[in-house]
Amino acid sequence: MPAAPATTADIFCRVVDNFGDIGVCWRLARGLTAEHGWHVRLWVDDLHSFARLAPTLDVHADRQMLGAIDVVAWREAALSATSNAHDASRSSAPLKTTGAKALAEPLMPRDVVIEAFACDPPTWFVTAMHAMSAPPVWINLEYLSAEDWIEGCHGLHSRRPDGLEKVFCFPGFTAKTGGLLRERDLLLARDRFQADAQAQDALLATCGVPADTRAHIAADGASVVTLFCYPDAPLHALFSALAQRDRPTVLIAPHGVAPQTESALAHLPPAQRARLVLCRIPFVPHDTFDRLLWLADLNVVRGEDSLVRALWAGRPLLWHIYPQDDAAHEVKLDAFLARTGWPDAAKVANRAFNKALPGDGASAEGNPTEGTTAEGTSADTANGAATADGAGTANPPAHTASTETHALHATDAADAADAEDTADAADFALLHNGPAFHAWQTAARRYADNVAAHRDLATTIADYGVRATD
Ligand code: TRH
Repeated sequence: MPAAPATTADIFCRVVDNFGDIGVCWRLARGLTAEHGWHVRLWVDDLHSFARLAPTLDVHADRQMLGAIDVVAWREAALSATSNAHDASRSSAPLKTTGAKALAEPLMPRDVVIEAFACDPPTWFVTAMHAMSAPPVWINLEYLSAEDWIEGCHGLHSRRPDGLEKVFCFPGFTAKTGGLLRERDLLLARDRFQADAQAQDALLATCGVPADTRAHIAADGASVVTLFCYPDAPLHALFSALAQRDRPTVLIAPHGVAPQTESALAHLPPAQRARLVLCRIPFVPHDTFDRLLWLADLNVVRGEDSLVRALWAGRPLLWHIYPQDDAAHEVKLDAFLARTGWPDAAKVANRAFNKALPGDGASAEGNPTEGTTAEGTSADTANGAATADGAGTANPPAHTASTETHALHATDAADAADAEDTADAADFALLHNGPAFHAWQTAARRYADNVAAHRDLATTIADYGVRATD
């Protein structure tokens, strides 16, 4: 019997700000390709952000193959001119391409369309979907949340006035959600890496950690803390607690991230300051980033993709959650903490790490390397009748993640650096209490294993594709 043709898919990604949107889409594209044999075309409107995660990307190419993935620079005007619903002959200038294979075909919709975070595929593309005798399965991939309500919304369908239908896929931590991105054998690879001191040292060397700092870790037993947070994190209080550990600490932070780090260190009493070594490293590709988290004793992460990767590390983590101006992030943080089974002191530390600066609402840096701020919205189209697998109707609640406005207030990095911490070192006391920290380590590992028992997100999505090609 001839093999069934591979499922083909379009993933649309609009970079609102930072790296989370493209981080999720890039991992999903790779997972569907490598583990489910899909042919994926990934549309991205900001190749510069993408290139930070995939350094071999040509930011000037309109189309290119990145490994097995067909990357399309999502520039509305150029693409609608070349592809306008079916008429490639209207193109006046050919798209610049890199890697000839599969790039000459017209950009017609495929079996499955994945719209990340309600980013709205181009109108001409939706028109082409509508014109197909069997329109693609259209999946709206939503933001991650640990809140209960997403279980009720995951898998809901929404019929548009033009008759096209979308299905809502909610990533989450339970069996009733879409799951989380987790590559096959990821935890096995993690376990091997965590048992291999040489591989860890080699990874640190790859990241540019100098030999004397690596020796501090390998020979002196310094613990490793990675820092990937927004600029208003209460780092002075955190560092003060870390300085009271019985082992010295090496802090590893990407250049430009948390610009208040140096100032927070400088304000420590000299005896505490001497316990901490800061190492700035370049932004590293995804696989290296994951391994860095695996080798650390504590990971400070932010956004949703780095949270998931820190979860899989099975190590204690502080989540500096992406702030929202209606404080919705506090609800999300609490919902996540409630699921973890972590010790109360770990929850206290996480909440303290997210206390807003005095007089400021939620504030955050837009781009960690440029110190800019952004105001982004991802307007949702999730309204309208939503039916749970066709039975009855329901509307996703108004606080569906993609309906929220991600308002970021302008924050001067220097202000953040000089601001008084709202948290206190006592909030992080479990970091220097051996038994308490050990309890957190055990619980972190257990929770990662619990969540990994559920189906992963790429498999959930691949199942929709199977239905599409049935
Ligand atoms: O960059 P973020 O702050 O993105 C945020 C969040 O996704 C948030 O939920 C979203 O609403 C907002 O953007 C618009 O944090 P996040 O999600 O952790 O994404 C960071 C990505 O960068 C992740 O894929 C890991 C990757 N990364 C690397 O690959 N190498 C690195 O060196 C670092 C520091 C990160």
